Amino acid sequence: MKITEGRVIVTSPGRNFVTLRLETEDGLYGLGDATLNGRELAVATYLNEHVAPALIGRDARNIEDIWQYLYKGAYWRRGPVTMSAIAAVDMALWDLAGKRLGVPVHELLGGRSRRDVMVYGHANGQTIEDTLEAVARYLDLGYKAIRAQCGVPGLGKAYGVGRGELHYEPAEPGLAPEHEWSTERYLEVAPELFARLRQEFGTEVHLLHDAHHRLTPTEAGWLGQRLEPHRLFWLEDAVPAENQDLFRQLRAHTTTPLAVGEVFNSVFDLHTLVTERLVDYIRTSVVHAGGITGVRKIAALMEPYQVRLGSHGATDLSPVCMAAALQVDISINNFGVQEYMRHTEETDAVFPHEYHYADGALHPGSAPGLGVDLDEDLAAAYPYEAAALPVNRLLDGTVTSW
Ligand code: CS2
Ligand code: MG
Repeated sequence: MKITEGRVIVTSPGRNFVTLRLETEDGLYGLGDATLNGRELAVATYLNEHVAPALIGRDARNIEDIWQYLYKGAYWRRGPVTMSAIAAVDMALWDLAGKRLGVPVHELLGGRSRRDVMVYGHANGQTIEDTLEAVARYLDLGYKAIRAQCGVPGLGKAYGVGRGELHYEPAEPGLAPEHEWSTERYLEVAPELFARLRQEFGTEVHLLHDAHHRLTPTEAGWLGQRLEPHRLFWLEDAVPAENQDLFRQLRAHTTTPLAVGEVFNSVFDLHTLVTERLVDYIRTSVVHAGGITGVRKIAALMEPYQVRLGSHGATDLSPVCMAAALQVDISINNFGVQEYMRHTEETDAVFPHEYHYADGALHPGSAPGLGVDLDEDLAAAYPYEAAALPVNRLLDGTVTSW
């Protein structure tokens, strides 16, 4: 089943998304997400210039071989641009395989390991009171897991604290804005937030928190200890993710479960974390880690170590990625939770999809392939707009994480 065409579609229905559309000689097409927040056009160019031309004439059924060809054949292995491009091809090939055989992709991945995919939503507020209200709203919607973030007193806009009601967009138009950050002030407010949340809502709901890579292992250990009485589902990105060694110190200091990995793109970013059991959840995504094939390799390494997948699902991962992630989430044994920030109505209209939310979970549906489409006419109405993630500076001007 020869690939006859590979086309890249860039659209911005509220935020930028890059999608690869692969077509085969029988007229079927498959879709893959290639969105890399703030660096979208780098992946689009990589696909257009280096990948799409090399796919023409290849057999779309040989998903593993094409993955290996793009990964090993590039010489320059790994890295977010390369792995997002490989991911897009891989998702499109799985989509094609499902459509050709008339089954949802999870049936090709071994079928269902669970009824549905538990998700967590983002409850944000400027103050602790605002965040309590936001958590109450998510509970009303049936969520069983909720990430809670609040602003830091005395600081302006804090990264990761949204502005919208049910979704927030971390990138801002134009070049990267610069925000201010104080770890000392943050460490005062974070334990208080979770004490109030448990007081107000009890122990049943899963609570999560993201520290966005800003702490040292000593600071993170201090925070983890103070969060222990409030039994978090996870503390995410407590220390910078690229140094796996930092987690040894952190792990020795707290029993709060740890999650990391939304910036990982291959098994080599996490093998120490997994084989030494330094974290509980890996948050890598289908789009940034080499597609369904890439994430399944990671999940297989994690399984005997009881490390579970906590799939990244921010708004900058398109509905194509979400559809693909759900196929993986429902099929593997060692799944933990799927992030679900909800896309805007404009995005959902450009990418009609089968998956749907009910009772704190996403359901992938049973459409053949990934169960997601792209309305190209509508997509064309939303041209690319430059946007970037903010840069943070400490109060003395030193650059720190996001
Ligand atoms: C966040 C993301 O979802 C999360 O946990 O950390 O919003 C992340 O900042 C963005 O996806 C970056 O592109
Ligand atoms: Mg995060």
